[in-house]
Amino acid sequence: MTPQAQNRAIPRPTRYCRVLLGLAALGAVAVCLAALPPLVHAETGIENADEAWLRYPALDAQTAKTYDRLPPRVVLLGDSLLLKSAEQELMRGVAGMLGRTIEGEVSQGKMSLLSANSIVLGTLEKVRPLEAGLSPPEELRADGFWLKSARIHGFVCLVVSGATERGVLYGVFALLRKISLTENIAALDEVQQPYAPIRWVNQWDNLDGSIERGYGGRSIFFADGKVRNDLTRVSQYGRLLASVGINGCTVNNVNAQARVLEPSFIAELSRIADAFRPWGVQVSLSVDLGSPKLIGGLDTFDPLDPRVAAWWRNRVDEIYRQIPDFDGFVVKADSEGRLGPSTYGRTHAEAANVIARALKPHGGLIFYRAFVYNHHLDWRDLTNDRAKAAYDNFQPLDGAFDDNAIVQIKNGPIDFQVREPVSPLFAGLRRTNQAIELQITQEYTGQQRQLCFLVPMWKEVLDFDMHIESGETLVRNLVAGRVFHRPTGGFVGVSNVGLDANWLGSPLAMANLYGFGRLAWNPTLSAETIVDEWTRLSFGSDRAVVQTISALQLHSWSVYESYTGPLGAGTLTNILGNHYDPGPESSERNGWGQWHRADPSGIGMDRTIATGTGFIGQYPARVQKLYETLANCPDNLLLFFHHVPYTHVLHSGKTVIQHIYDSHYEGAEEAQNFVVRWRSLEGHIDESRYRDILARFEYQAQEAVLWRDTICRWIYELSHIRDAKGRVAETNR
Ligand code: GCV
Repeated sequence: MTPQAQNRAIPRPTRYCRVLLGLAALGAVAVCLAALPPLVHAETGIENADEAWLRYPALDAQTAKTYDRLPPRVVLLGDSLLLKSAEQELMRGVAGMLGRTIEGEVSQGKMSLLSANSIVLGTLEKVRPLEAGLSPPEELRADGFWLKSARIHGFVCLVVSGATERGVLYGVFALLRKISLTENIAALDEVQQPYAPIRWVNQWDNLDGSIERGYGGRSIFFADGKVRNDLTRVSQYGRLLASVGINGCTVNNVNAQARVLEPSFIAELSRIADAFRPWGVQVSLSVDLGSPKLIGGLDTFDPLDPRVAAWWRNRVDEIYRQIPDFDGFVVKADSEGRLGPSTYGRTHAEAANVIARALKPHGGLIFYRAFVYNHHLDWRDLTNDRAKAAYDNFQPLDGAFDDNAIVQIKNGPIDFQVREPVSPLFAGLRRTNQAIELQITQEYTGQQRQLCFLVPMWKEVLDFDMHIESGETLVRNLVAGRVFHRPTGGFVGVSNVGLDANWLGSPLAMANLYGFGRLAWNPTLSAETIVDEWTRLSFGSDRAVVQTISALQLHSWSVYESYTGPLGAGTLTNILGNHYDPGPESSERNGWGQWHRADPSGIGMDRTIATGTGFIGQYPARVQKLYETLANCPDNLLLFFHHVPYTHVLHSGKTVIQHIYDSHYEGAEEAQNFVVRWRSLEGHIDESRYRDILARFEYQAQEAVLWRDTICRWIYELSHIRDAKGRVAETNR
């Protein structure tokens, strides 16, 4: 059965359930319950997949006892939707993990309600007057929160406070995470602040219910051209997003249909906003720059035409009448066939600003994507280079964008390949807001049918030092607006969850969604910390489970890279079709510009300043030095920057061709090993997830062999250089 079919199968009772049923018949339930390992019976399987990392399974009795002093009552300082979500989540989490009921009270500012030990939920403005000196150790920024153990009127209290109500909700999720991870919460005085104001996900959902590059089923938002009637999944998604601090969601494909701006559609969109609102997730739309002409009845969409400006103002005003907390727009223009300002000889800044000015009075934002390139490049011209496009198009416009416009930049200069250098545009914009776009949905990295935990890749990008002038200028600080003191900026993840019970299609792929959120909140967290948290929240704390799953996840990107695109050549996939199967020749001899330039004499794109396309010249001087010479260029990006003979010797001491053979064989072997390692967990986790994931690993093991044999055969036929270990010629000729 394919993993997809497996997903659709009706979940079987877990092994634990079946064991229980059998034992009940024997009348021996109590005896045998005690004999079961506690973590097995605490865990539920695929039937709870929609809860992802928010399952709140019961802690074992001894651990639960350490939380006995948690106040049995919650006092809510206000009655907003957000505070109610916070309260309900707290009750749900405590009931699940500690088996205790928390009583709720709403205070309309009457302190008399604080007449017992309580967990107090409220904004700082409401919390401060409760007791003299009750103040966080540092000022809270928007969405930041403070967890404080305090005596109020002599009662033992745990205060969860935020600058905003959304901060209070985030504080509750953080508190529950601490309990899930069995941390000590006896004497808390902890402030957490988001690294950047922008922490959004983009969904590439189409109105017909399909999702571009979505691998987790149909859209949770749309079906048959309309917003779905049942938005239960949207609300569940909002809960997941809020739990990791995501505050915005763009609900439709960047290849947008103009009609999303029609008044009838806006009314429907407001239902999605309603479903997200209790979780503090604000809605935004991808829009077509041609809308004033396509649906607006104008004969132009020229951004400098006053009629066009008026059209955008009216349309935006209409949206805010129906959705007062609407967040803004995302625009993909002059890219892959989309309309754009080039039609009228206008700049991207002029296009962005006409919309920014319509949004400004309402506090809305426009994200203008830097993914602009010509996909009809002449492949015969060796000076052409798609990688240069974003910088060439946007760097000259630095400073020309309004303050509520943000340039949204993909992490690398091509398109979410298994490995790319960071986009030089992060260093090129100093007077413009920017956000990094990361891809949670695994388009080029296994489509959730193969394991590829992307947090280690994202960490490399975010921790990369651009060395602008003399100081340290890490990408994470550039995008957060911290280096050049921009008013806004941050992190956007293309998530593409769907109706599939597992959201992304695979239970293990959910670590990427969790990891994106955690990094957007705090990019200084390590990949190890993130995966450890996620595994324990999703699968419990059995040591074998945590160690095995964490190790598999942490290793998976390098394994996937080793058999799909080593040495920075790009993912050697079918770029004209599914972006999944091996298809190295599809990159060449066409205008898409994902060239690896493999020919009988060598492989790689010469992007040097000295002899190549000059792309390296877009980086600051110290980064140029890193990439320009063969002596300095790291092996893992060699073929991105240099065209070399197959016999070129790497820093590792191997030739390029031997590295390619070896990495494919090693990668395929590692993928077989994933199956073995996963099998070691049988009985340690619920059976439904165990079986589901096993089927996925078995499938991946076969795919890795297919990749290995296809790429090794291809490169051997091109180079005519034999594998020193005799595998390729023997296996494939
Ligand atoms: C939504 C790549 C993907 C496209 C995607 C595009 C983009 O080219 O293959 O499906 O379009 O990126 O990011 O706009």
